Amino acid sequence: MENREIAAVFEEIANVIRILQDDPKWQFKAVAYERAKRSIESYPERLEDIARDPNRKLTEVPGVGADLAGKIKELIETGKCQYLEERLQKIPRSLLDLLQLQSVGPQKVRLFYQKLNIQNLDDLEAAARANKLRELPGMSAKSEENILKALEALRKASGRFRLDVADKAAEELSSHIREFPGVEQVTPAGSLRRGRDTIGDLDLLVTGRQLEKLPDHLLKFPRLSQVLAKGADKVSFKLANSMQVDVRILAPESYGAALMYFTGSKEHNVALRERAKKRGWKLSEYGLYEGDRVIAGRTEEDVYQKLGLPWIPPELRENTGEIEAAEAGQLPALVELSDIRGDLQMHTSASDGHNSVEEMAAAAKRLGYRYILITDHSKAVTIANGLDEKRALENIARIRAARKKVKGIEIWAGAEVDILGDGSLDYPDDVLRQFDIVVASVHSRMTQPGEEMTKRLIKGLRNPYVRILGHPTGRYVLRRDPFQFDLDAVFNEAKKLGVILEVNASPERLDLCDRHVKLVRDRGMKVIISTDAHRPEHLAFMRYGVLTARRGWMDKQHVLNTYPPEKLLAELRPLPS
Ligand code: DGT
Ligand code: CA
Ligand code: CA
Ligand code: ZN
Repeated sequence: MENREIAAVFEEIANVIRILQDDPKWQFKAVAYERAKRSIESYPERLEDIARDPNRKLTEVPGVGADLAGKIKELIETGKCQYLEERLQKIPRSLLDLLQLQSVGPQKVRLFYQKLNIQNLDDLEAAARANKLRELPGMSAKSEENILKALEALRKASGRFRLDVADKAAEELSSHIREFPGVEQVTPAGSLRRGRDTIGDLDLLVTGRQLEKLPDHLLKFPRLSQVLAKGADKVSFKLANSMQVDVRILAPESYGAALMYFTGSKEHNVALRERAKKRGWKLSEYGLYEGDRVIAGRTEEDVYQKLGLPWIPPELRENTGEIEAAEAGQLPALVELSDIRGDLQMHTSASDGHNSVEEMAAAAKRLGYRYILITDHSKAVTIANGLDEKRALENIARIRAARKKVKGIEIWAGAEVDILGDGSLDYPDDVLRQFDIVVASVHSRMTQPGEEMTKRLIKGLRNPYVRILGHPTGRYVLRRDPFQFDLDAVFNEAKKLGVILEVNASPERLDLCDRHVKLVRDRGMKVIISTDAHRPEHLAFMRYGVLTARRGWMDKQHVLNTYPPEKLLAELRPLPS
């Protein structure tokens, strides 16, 4: 064990002591651990070596007395510290994540936990957004704002970006590049083209004529912050949000091979190169070669065809069976955005949306949809202005009135009803019965132990009015892991009952994620892709949901909102008579 690791444990102990303050000598103890931490960090020898030397004592390290020496020994021998483990039993572990934020120390963490029951970064963000932090002693509107900024900075530091953030940057850059005369094609490659939920860096490919001066033009992009490399055919730079961009300028003869190479994934590429090698050829970003002669390269189709394969959609290129399926002629006919005929989760100004039913319906009509389901929140989600029974019934009346008024689209009255901590629903059955379609979701007590969460979800599904399970795993991209629960048990129960699992298309969620979609598909189950829109513009998130479903190998027969309205309704779990 390195000194730095031991120091980190001591720092954690000091923090936990300061958060708990349940020891009469807590201040004294915290200071002792902090002092030891600093001295261990800068100690010129490894403490582990000293501990193993029978002629030396750890107490020679300044700030380390007999008690701390014992803890260091324990750490070196067992990798653990019993004292810390015991202390950690008293608080949620996720509480310590708050300490990563600039301007948040243990005192503030204690305050947030005690006064507002804030247990993790998401709770903190919700409280800051609801302006609840400013009311606490020593806090202000300004410090609340600083916390939101720090949260954003922390998320960026993970080094990856959400799909929509990368997508938007790619669009802005592409239109900048297209301004340059002679540019013919600009295509995003890499993980963005494969539709992954997060993107490490942005890869853009450009073809055209006389592009010698394109690198200069590229560097004039307004939101560029730092140039990393500038050559005739490759330019790399960072954007103001610290996203790295790699632009490659290509010759049209090798465009297909380059697109394939830079789309990846690396694993898919490696498998294809092997395949080429077996045929005595060589595959690179410049083309497929027999000796020095190029035998394919202008288009992706050419290259795949020469390798004896049909073109493989980028979303499948992860070397997880797509090459074998292609070889056997068993690639799925993946669902497409243009197959989508409706959207079954959206909020209006009745709860936390921003627009009326009519405005959402008009936007859906512009997309050519045939139906929408309005799903405002139920009362448990006070932070989202959830509706109590009375307001829910009023909302149904409002939706039915809009339905009469707006022609050319079905407007169904639904709700996103909370599955409460004990698995019961947030409305009684006689209210649930009034909706056309009920979506049920979890928005509270998300850190329940796995067994409880599994029981809770299954109990929720068993309510006979529940027809769709919204954002089934509760994850937030780059921010929150899925709830702990038995995925198999819940998926199996949903299948048995005929409850449809949602692929939430909001780029913050993408839940089910690609892997989970694949699990559902492998069970022969169907899904619904919904945007969870809170504004008309959000209906465009459908594209991200479709990408995620495609990454999960979904064809359109297994995506219910590709069906016409009557057929969709017939496929949903029958309502109790
Ligand atoms: P990212 O950026 O982490 O989200 O993921 P990618 O897939 O965009 O990876 P990136 O940007 O490092 O590289 C873009 C593509 O270039 C990658 O998908 C495949 C190809 N590529 C990059 N490095 C290698 C390599 O060492 N070998 C092979 N075969 N392909 C590579
Ligand atoms: Ca990339
Ligand atoms: Ca790259
Ligand atoms: Zn929700």
